[in-house]
Amino acid sequence: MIRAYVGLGSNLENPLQQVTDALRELQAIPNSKLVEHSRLYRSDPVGPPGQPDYINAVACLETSLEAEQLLDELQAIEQSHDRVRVQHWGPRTLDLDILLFGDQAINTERLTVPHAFMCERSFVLYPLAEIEPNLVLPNGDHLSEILLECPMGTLEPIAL
Ligand code: A4P
Ligand code: MG
Repeated sequence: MIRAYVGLGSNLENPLQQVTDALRELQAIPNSKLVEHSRLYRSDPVGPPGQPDYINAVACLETSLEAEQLLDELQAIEQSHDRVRVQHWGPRTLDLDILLFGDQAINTERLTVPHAFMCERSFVLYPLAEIEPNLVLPNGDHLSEILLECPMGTLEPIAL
C-alpha cells in the first residue's frame, strides 16, 4: 500500500458542499482507503483575479492502485462534479490533484508528482501539515522547513 496525498479545491457552485461531497467520494475509490483529511480552509484565489474564494483541503489515501489509476479515479470524480460547470459555462467546480504518491517522483505526459506548485501554495502546505506535520518530500525536504518560507497569509480553517 502506498500513501497518496490529494489536494481538493473548489470555488464554484457551493464550494463547501463540493469539497465535502468529494471527501465522501474519495472513500469509495477501489483498492484504497481514506486514512484522514484536513479541515476545510478558505483561501484567496491564486491566478486570474476576480474569481471567488476557494475552499481547499488535503486528504491522505492508502492505495494499491498505480498513480495513473488513481488519477483516473480522481478525474472521474471531477467529471461528476463538472456537470454543473457544463450547464453554466463557468469554470470548474472541483479540482483534485495528486500532491504526493509515496516517495515516487513521476514525470509523464499525464502526471507530475510531486505536484509542480505545491511548495509555493499555502492552501496546500498548511492542510497537509495539519495531517502530516513530520512529512519529508521525496527530494528530502522537510515540510516543516518549507512552511517557514510560505506564510499562511489570509488562509483560514473553517469552523463547521
Ligand atoms: N496532471 C499533471 N500532474 C498532475 C497531478 N499531480 N495531479 C495533469 C493531477 N493532475 C495532474 O489538470 C490538467 C492535467 O494535469 C490533467 O489532465 C492531468 O493529466 P486540470 O485540473 O484539468 O487543469 P488545471 O486546473 O488547468 O490544472 P491544475 O494543475 O489543476 O491547476 P492548478 O495549478 O492546480 O490551479 N487558488 C486557490 N486559493 N485554491 C486552489 O485550489 N487552484 C487553482 C488551479 C488555481 N488557484 C487556486 C486553486
Ligand atoms: Mg488539477
